[in-house]
Amino acid sequence: RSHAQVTLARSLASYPPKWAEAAAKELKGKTPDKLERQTAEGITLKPLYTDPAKPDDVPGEFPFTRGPYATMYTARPWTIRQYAGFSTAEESNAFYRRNLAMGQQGLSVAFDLATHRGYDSDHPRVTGDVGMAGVPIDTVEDMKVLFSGIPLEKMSVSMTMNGAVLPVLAYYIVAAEEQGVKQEQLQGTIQNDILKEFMVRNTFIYPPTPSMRAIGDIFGYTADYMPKYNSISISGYHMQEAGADSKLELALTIADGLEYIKTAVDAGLPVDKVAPRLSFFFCIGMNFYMEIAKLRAARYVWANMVKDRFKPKNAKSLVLRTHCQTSGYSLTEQDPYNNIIRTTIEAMSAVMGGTQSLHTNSFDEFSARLARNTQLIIQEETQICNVADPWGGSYMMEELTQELIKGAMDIIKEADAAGGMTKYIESGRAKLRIEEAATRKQGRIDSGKEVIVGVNKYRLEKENPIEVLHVDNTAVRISQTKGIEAVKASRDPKKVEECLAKLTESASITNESTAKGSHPMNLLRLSIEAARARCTLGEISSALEAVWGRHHPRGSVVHGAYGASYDSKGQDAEYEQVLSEVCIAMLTCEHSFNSPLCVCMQTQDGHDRGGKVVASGLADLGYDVDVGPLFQTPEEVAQQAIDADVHAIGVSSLAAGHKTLVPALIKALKDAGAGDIAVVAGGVIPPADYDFLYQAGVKCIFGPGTKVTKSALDTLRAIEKTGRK
Ligand code: DCA
Repeated sequence: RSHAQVTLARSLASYPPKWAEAAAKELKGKTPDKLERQTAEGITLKPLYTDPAKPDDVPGEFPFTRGPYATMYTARPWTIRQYAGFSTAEESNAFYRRNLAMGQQGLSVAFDLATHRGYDSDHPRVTGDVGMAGVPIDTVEDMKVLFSGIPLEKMSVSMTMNGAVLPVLAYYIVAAEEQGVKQEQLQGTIQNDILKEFMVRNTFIYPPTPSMRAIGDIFGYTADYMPKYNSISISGYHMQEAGADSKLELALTIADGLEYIKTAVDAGLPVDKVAPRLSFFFCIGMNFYMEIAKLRAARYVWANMVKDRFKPKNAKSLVLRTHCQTSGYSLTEQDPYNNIIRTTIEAMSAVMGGTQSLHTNSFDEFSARLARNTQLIIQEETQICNVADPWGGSYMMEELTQELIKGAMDIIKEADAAGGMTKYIESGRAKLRIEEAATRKQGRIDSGKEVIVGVNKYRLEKENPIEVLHVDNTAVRISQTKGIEAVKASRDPKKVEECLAKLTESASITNESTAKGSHPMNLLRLSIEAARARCTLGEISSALEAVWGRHHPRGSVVHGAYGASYDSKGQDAEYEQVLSEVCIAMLTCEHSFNSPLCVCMQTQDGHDRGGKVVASGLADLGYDVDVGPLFQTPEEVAQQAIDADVHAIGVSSLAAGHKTLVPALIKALKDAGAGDIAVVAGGVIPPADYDFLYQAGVKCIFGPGTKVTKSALDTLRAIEKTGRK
């Protein structure tokens, strides 16, 4: 026998044979014993540890609990993929190139909220949002600048885009084409997960049914022409950020995934064509063991459910591959250097759970380096990569994994009973479950049951000011508007009109599937034509909106979940005091405080957890709360508040638009003769901007970590001062 055969035989003898064969395949013929490492102590660290009684319980084998690949990081570590984008395409491009030179391995693009919601940068509705929480993309020219000097045939690029997914993916394909890169060479991921947008993130444009049709068309097109491209990133991340616990995040994400496969199959696409290119995205918070168990359970549940429901023939259809991001919600404004420690712990969970790609959070350019280095240090210094699924076989971890599997299956059954995820979401039940969990959590934090170091325990007497990146939103908007004008001046208007008319025509098709990539009315195919003709993102979105309309959800509050967290003696006193003060104010004629407090989200930002949790807490504390619709302009918010005859407006700002939008709201109120409505603000507002806002007329600012009881009391005092009857 040859030397290679002898070493393979030896490997097969020391490891479960099925695993050793799969590992040898991944290693392209190299034998798995090559993965063994000697420690400084002279101990051999094996790439895999197993229970001899369970030889099939190995990574890379159904149901993949222990990992999607046999060799896991022992052969190839996860991709370090930091999410970024801000200001202009030029600035974001320079940032990407710097980071790639410093060890980042893949790109992940953050778009601004105007782009997410399908508006060009010159649209009046998005004045405060352009370039703030991501990069604005109006035409394919912006996309070309974004990737200038980055070889798209080699670089795996992820794009977080859901609402305006058709123009953005089309621009990416055409930008690559004009770089000389063919569609089939493109590797990367588009988020394209609209179902979770209706539950939590809210950057949708169209109602659920046509949105799902667009996804079917993207699945079909990418399956035919972009075999290396992941057509979706089915995201639990935003569910956890919105308040879901691990069980809920896991269950609703898997249920969304099953709904996507069903959409593809119903549109006539074979399961084995679509499922191997579905990918996932989970949030990793501070619950260390649970998060590891969650990733293990997710792979198990997905493999089993896809097998049972869709009976695929290709084993790759059963494999759950995932990106993870450390939790933004778990980070605190107070004592912010603690966030570096939190992120490191969360990164360890993600890695021990077997993620394929990871983003680690940071708060400025310096800590962005630390965040990337956190991953490099785990990869290259700790020896963590040398063993696949190191937690496999732990009594505790195996039991936690089983508990999560069971809990998630129960929730998936509830969604099935409602008629599938689209119906479950339409019923409002999925969103409500998450909002209840979020409100309960806030109650636990405010009442001190859950400790957050530096926030509700060990709080610093004095916080040092932190420098934050300031984006000149007006300058970005002016430069984007110039770019749009230049593109419009140089294109063929007739071609533009034809492309847009075709998109509108396709949007109205309801009696046949256009999902196949070769179908002439496939929406991605038509969007690519429109991108080549230099149609703008706003124009493409409007061409579809002409038929599909825009989705307008209505907000609501959760009753009882906040109050229920206050049951211990000492904490009750505080809760009761605030409750009684608010109730007395409601009842006294002096303030005739019997009209609602309006809580609104002013920007195109859809992260409504903060606003919703505060609204629900205030409702439990006796306020009459009216949650306004999302995505209103300052003038619309003012009008709504006047119509509802409110005493105060609570503005939640998370996307850095506060300096433009809040003063505009106060002006709109004054112009309408309602300057005595108190405006209070919350969300992510840097302390350095507080004075600016107070001078503009804001009465109170409630930063992250503020107890709802405090917001309730301070708002009451602010209302009393305005004297509004
Ligand atoms: N042995 C052999 N091959 C391996 C191994 C291994 N241990 N690990 C990875 N590979 C291969 C994969 O098979 C894949 O090749 P393929 O594309 O030909 O199948 C390639 O290496 C890349 O691995 P993969 O696990 O797909 O990792 P990524 O390219 O980083 O993709 C994924 C990760 C989660 C699938 C993707 O959707 C992603 O990166 N998403 C990011 C989403 C995001 O950034 N969102 C922002 C919020």
